[in-house]
Amino acid sequence: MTPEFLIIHQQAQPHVAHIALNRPKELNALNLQLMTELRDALRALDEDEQVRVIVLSGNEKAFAAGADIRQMAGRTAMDMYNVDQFSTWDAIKKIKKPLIAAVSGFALGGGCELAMLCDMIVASETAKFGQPEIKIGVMPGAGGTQRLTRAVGKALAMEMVLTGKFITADEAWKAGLINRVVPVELYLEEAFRLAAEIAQLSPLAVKMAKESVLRAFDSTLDEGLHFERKNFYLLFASEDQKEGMQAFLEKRAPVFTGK
Ligand code: CO8
Repeated sequence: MTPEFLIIHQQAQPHVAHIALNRPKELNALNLQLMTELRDALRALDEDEQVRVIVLSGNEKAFAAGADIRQMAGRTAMDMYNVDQFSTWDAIKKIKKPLIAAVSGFALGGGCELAMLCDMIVASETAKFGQPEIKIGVMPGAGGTQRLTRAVGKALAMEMVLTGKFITADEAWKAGLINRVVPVELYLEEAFRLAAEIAQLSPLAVKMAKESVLRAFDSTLDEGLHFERKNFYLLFASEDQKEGMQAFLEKRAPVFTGK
C-alpha cells in the first residue's frame, strides 16, 4: 500500500534510499500511522539487496516536531499501554543498514528521538534539537533520557530534558549529538554524500560494524569486545573480505558485492 505520510525513493542514488517524512502541515508530527508506515518502509528497504544505506529526512521547516500531541492528548495510561506505540520504535532499532538522519528545522521530542535512533545525523544550520515534553506535562518516552544523555552527557541532557530548551545545530555539533552542520541548501546533499561514501564499501562489513558500535551502548567492555571479535572473524567468511584485501594488494579499487 502506498504510504500516506512518507515519500520513498528506493534508489535516490545508487544503493542509497531516501525516505522523507511528509506531514508538512503538522510539522511531521509522528502519529501512529506515520510510525507504522516508517517501520514498514524501513523493513522493506532493509531487505532490498539494491539498498545499502538509507537517508531519513523531513523538510526544511521540520524534521519532526514530536509525537502527535493531538492524537495523545485524551489517552489514558491503559490506552497508551494497549496501543504499544513503541513496538514500531523497537523494530526500527533492529534495522541493520545504516540510517542517516538529514535534519533541518525542528527535531523535537519524538523527532529528536527519531534522529537519535538513526546512526548519524547531518543537520542544516537552521536545525533545532530539543526534548520539550516537560512543557506539556510529560517527559521523553522514546529514548530521549537515554540516548541524549549518552550522546551529550549529563549536564546538557538534564538541562534540555528538565527545561525543554532547544539547542541549535552548532550547539548540537559541539556537544557531540550530530555529525556535521551545513548550510540549509546543502543538508540533503551532504547526507547523500555521506551515504554514498558508505554505500561503496562492503555492505556486510558495514552492517556488522554498525551492529558492533551499537553493542557498545548495551554491554560491558568485555562483552562488547567479544561481540566485535566474533563479527571480525565472521567477515572472513565473506567474498568482500577477499576482494577488499586482494584489491589493496593489487593497488586497485575494490568491487564489493555484499557476498
Ligand atoms: N503534535 C501535533 N501537532 C503539532 C505538533 C505536535 N507535536 N507540533 C506542531 N503541530 C502542529 C500545530 O498544532 C499546528 O497545527 P495547526 O496549524 O492545525 O494549529 C502546526 O503543526 C504548526 O505548528 P505551530 O503553528 O505551532 O508552528 P510554530 O512555527 O509557531 O511553532 C513549534 C513550531 C515550536 C515546533 C511548535 O509547533 C511546538 O512547540 N510543537 C510541539 C513540540 C513538542 O512539544 N513536541 C513534543 C511532543 S511529545 C513527544 O514527542 C513525546 C515523545 C515520546 C513518544 C514518541 C512516540 C511517537
